[in-house]
Amino acid sequence: MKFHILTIFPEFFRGPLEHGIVRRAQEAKLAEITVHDLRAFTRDRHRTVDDRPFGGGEGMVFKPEPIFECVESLGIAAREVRGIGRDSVVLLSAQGKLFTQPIAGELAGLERLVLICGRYEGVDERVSDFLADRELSIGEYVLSGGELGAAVIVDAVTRLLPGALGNEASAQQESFTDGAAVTGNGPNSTCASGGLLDYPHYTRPADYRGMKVPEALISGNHEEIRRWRRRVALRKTMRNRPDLLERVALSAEDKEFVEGLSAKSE
Ligand code: 9WO
Repeated sequence: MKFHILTIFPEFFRGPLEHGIVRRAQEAKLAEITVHDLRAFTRDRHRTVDDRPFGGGEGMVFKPEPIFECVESLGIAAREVRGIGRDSVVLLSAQGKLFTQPIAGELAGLERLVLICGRYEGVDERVSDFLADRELSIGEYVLSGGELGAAVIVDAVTRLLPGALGNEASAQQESFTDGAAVTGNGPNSTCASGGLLDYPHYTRPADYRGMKVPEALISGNHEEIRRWRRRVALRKTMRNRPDLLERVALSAEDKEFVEGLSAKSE
């Protein structure tokens, strides 16, 4: 899969994409990530990418020309012309639709993904109206530009590419993966998925300065381990993301446990 990132800060991506799974996916030729400097698509002496807003107001607006011309240089036409296919052009913005794990899965099926990073007070709306096919936000907060969002999307999508993870199963098991899409991953599975947050992990030493690893994990009793992981995943989900619980298929055992927790209102 090919990623194209459009930015006025190409150096920004030196760090985040050169480590771990994303780095290995590039080395294995599963992912090819190209960062494009939008200033290379200007023609004036000062390499201007911004201009004053029509209608007045504070700050500057990202000009449409460098962005359109950079996308066109990749052989990708405006939205109406290219239609819906194996390419997607995304504008990162705080006004976008929320980027979620199912969208990551959808994007992982593409041939090419173009990520446009805005700066200043915003990007000329014609980029969203005529060039991009979606506008995505990585969360409900304002950032100073789209770069962090683009890095987040590249990371989340890359790890879903077939072969990107050493252990193919682990992409499926973690939090937010749709339980229904995973075989044998109902509420009785050993992994804490199925729409719940992940269960906590421990490694040696079993006693670190008096902080002990839960007894159940040391027992060697697989049924006990499964039950413990399921319970703590349920408890953590209830405390931190009660909204997720409403979408999860709970077993009778789960319900009993959750009701017990609610009663204690922990
Ligand atoms: C500023 C602002 C202030 C009050 C109310 C709403 C507001 N929205 C913005 C805003 O979107 N500013 C942008 C910040 C201007 C262009 C650069 N910025 C930005 C944020 N680009 N991309 C993001 C972003 C945010 C969340 N997820 C992905 C990208």
